[in-house]
Amino acid sequence: MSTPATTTHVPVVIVGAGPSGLLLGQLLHKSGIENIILEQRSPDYVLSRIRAGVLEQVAVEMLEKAGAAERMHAEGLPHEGIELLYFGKRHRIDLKALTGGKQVMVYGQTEVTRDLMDVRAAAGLTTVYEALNVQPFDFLEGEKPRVRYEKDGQTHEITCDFIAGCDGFHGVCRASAPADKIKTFEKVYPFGWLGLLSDTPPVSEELIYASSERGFALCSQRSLSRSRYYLQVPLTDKVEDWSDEAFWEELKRRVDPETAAKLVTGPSIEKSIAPLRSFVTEPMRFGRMFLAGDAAHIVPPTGAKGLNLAASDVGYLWQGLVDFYQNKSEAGIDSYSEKALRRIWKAEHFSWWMTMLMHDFAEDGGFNAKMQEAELHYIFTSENGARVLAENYVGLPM
Ligand code: FAS
Ligand code: PHB
Repeated sequence: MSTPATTTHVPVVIVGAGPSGLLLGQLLHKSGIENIILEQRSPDYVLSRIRAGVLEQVAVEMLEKAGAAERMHAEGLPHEGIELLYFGKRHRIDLKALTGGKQVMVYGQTEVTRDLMDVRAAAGLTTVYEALNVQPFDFLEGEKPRVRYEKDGQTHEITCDFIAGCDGFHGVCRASAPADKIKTFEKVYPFGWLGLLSDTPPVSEELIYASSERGFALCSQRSLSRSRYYLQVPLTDKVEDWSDEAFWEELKRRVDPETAAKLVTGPSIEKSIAPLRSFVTEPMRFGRMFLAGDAAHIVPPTGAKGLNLAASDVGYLWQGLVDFYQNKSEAGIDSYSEKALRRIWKAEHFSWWMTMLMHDFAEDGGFNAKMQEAELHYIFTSENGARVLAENYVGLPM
């Protein structure tokens, strides 16, 4: 292995400058713990990815603790309910009434990431963008962790106390865990989500999750002038198969006539197809290397949990590292994986349940459709049934 051009020491090396890495970096900084972020892409590329749109109270509070919540409170949209549309009939789930006052915040992940980038830059913290071939080494117990990366053709090495793998589903950190110490659980769904972003006013005040004989659709939003829509599509579909016109026409067929009549269409500013999977890694700690966010788990977006689980993972990891550096206690980092996984599995269950409840599984001969009908009728007619959905949607406590 070539001799690195530079060798430095930083207490915590964070791999990945998505929401997980940026949020962790900011919380550690606020607690006086020095950290560096290594990101393989450019800032513009990271910001170009259109993803989540709904924040739980837990995520809002983490952003407040990170000092990155000002614009969210100014521009974000607090939502007190969502609607389920089942075969042409809309049913409102009153999140606030059913959960004793809780609600969600509609604020795009792109804006969360931008806000976290801005506060990190304002604090003068180091993020190495376009850091290539990042590779963690010697992170198991008793070893001295270090990370190597390439930048502008030179190899650099950072020795550290801890490595935070915030590098997403396709990252290098989980892939570097010893094969005999890691177990993964996965379920891949037989369809994807075709998402479209448009500078058009949202079709409704609140989000509409629609289940129709043609498949699932979701009417979401980013602001009062920018909308986000999704359609369930076969895994064989390619985004180039879908013109904007075809998208709008299909969306109108999957919602009720009143909603279809109100829909304001316009040119897409982003259009993409995302596969749906449930995925969990156990444990989320390998000696001095921790996994957080999509590096450790994936949920189908039906329950709006992906970004929110990243926020709670980071909250647990931040608390553990503060305990280590400020109280010389390893209790927090020792319990990180167990605490994070307890909340993760509940969100995995809710995301799987919402996906099974609202999507078209035509190939199973109709039994699942009967289960969906029975479950939705129960939710629409029982306050207890609706409360189960509401309590999970606003986010379970950390
Ligand atoms: P991210 O994947 O966001 O960030 C990881 C970062 O690590 C990336 O910037 C990547 O470039 C970098 N990286 C990867 N490998 C690296 C390496 N070897 N070296 C250095 N850097 C490396 N969630 C919802 O709640 N609602 C949604 O609607 C929703 N839609 C989604 C659509 C898509 C297509 C995807 C992929 C995810 C979606 N999610 C959604 C989930 C998403 O929001 C994630 O939960 C969120 O991005 C998690 O953030 P991170 O853990 O930071 O991972
Ligand atoms: C979104 O706005 O991107 C969004 C909202 C709720 C979901 C999934 C995606 O459940």
